[in-house]
Formats: sequence, structure tokens, C-alpha cells
Amino acid sequence: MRISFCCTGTKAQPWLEGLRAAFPHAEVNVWSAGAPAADYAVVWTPPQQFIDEQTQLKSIFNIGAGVDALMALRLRPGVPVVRLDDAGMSVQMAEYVCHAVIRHFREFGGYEADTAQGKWSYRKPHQRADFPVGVMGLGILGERVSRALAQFDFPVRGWSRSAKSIPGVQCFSGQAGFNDFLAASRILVCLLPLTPDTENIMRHDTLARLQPGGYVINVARGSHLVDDDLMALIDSGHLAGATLDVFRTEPLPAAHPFWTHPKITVTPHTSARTLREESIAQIVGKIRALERGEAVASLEGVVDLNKGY
Ligand code: NDP
Ligand code: OXD
Repeated sequence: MRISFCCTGTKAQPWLEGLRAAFPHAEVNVWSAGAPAADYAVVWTPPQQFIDEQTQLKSIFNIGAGVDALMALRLRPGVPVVRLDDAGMSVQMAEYVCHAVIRHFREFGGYEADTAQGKWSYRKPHQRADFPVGVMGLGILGERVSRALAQFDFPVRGWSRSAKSIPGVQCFSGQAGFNDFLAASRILVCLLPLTPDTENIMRHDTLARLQPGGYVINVARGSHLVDDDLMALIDSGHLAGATLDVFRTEPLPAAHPFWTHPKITVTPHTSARTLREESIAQIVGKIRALERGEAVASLEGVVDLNKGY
């Protein structure tokens, strides 16, 4: 068996060691142009040349949850793409989003600024009922995040393509439910995959439907958000601010106004990191299942190439 590793921006050696330890008889190598045909690929944002040259793949394993970079390539028909299925990401995402929501709701940023000046001052407590949180995307990450927010007694709304039922979450679905979902939300969390349907979904007309004093938390992809529209709505006072982990260009360019906007908090695409050991264990388990002759469809995390996620 041959496994080809083609992960842009990833330190390869520990991954190779983990995969080689699991498959001591396999050839596991970093891909380079002209490399021999592999049976399986482990990838993150590979170049088109990789897909074009690797013609014998039985399956492509993406070492992330989002497959938008792969979907932008010309993939070979019939080669399944398998994304990470949680692998330790959902708890990180729940931590990050709850932190951002609570930091905003409890005005901890304001307290930090006050105490930095030696000021001992109180702010009037807010009512949770006035801070409904809307989570766009109720998949592996969005569902976990919604449940975690509900544990803190926030009113939680959720929106997905297909109808869902999640305890403690008022669920909306499809285009027909979108405007009602937005109108029922004050804090908006984006956990959608990036697809042609969801690109630019947070733009002036949609964000304007949030309740006054709205707040945006984008932890999905930068291209879900129209940057200038967000800033215009913050500057007009309709939105109170934003916490952003993902950007159209990453790293966020030094001159981008998000860096210095007083109402925008920036983090460097770190809300839910790929955890190497969990991810290797998951991929190894799936390769073993395929090698035993189990059907690809029986694996968790197989991407629907028509839907794009
Ligand atoms: P899933 O595929 O499990 O869930 C996607 C959710 O989005 C589903 O509920 C789906 O609806 C919904 N959805 C998709 N398209 C639409 C649409 N057009 N309208 C309404 N709902 C839609 O993905 P994950 O939860 O695992 O991950 C979500 C995204 O988070 C990833 O694609 C990635 O971009 C991002 N991410 C970011 C990370 C970071 O560090 N910042 C880390 C990991 C992921 P349905 O259930 O009906 O299909
Ligand atoms: C992912 C990511 O999609 O880290 O997993 O963004």
C-alpha cells in the first residue's frame, strides 16, 4: 500500500511517523511531482497537479473539516473525499464560541480596559433573554456549539439546510427559514461550509436583519463575510462588533482595517485546530476499514461532492 501526504503549510514528519507506525508495510511519503501512484492521499489544500497526477487513489483524506479548497479543484470522478469527522475539533469550537459570546455579553473587554487603568467600576448586567444567539450550520461543529451555548441558558437559534431538532435550540431551515432565523438572533455565529450557496452570506442585507446591537462571530471561512459591509454596519451602530477567526486572505494582511478596529477582535484561524494524533487515528481507522473491504459509504465524514460539504 502507498500513502501520499500532500499538506500545504503542515510539518510533515510527525504525520509520516504516525502513519508509518500504523502501517509498517506501507510506503508513506510526502508527495512531489512525478511521484509513483498512491492508494490513499492525506491532503490539505493540495495543488491541482497532485490530483491530476495521482490517478489511482482509492480515497482522499482531508486533514480538516472544511473541504472548500478541494472543491475548488477538478477532482477525479469516483474518488471519495473524506473529511475529518470532529477529531477533537468540536470541543475546541464550543470553547471558542462560548468564550466570544460570554466575553461580549459580560463586557469583559470593557472590564479589561478599565482594570488596565486601575479603574474599579461596575457595568449594568444584561438580560440573557435579550441576547439570542443564532448558529448558522448545525453540523458536527454547529450542533456542539449550539448545545454548549444552551448550557449557559442563552436563547439559541440554529439554521441548517435540512430540518433539525436539537434540545434547547429553536431550529430553522432552508431559504424559507433564513430571514426568520436572522430576525430571531442578536449574536450570529457562522459555522457553515463554504459553498457557492453560502459565499458572502453575511453581507449588508442579511446582517441588517439581525436584532439591533447585533454581534458577528465568524469561525467558518473568510469568504462567508463581506468585510466592508460588516464594518459599515458596526460604524453605523447597528452592529456592536465582531470576533473573527477566519479571513478572505490568511494571514490577514497587515494593512487590513480589522486589525485595528476597536470593536473587532481578530484571532489567527485557531478556533478549532487539527489535532494530529486524533486525526491520524481517525484516518488510520478508515483506511483499515476500506482495506478490509468495507464500503466507503459506511465511513463517517464522506463528502457529498454534489453538495460540496
Ligand atoms: P458539517 O458539514 O458537519 O456541517 C455543515 C452544516 O451547514 C450542516 O448543518 C448543513 O446543513 C449546513 N449547511 C450547509 N449548506 C447550507 C446552506 N446552503 N444553507 C443552510 N445550511 C447549510 O461541517 P462542520 O460542522 O464539521 O464544519 C463547518 C465548517 O467549519 C467547515 O466547513 C469549515 O469551513 C469550518 N471550520 C473552521 C475551523 C476553524 O478553525 N476556524 C475548524 C474546522 C472547521 P445540513 O445538516 O442540513 O446538511
Ligand atoms: C478546518 C479548518 O476546516 O481548520 O478544519 O479550518
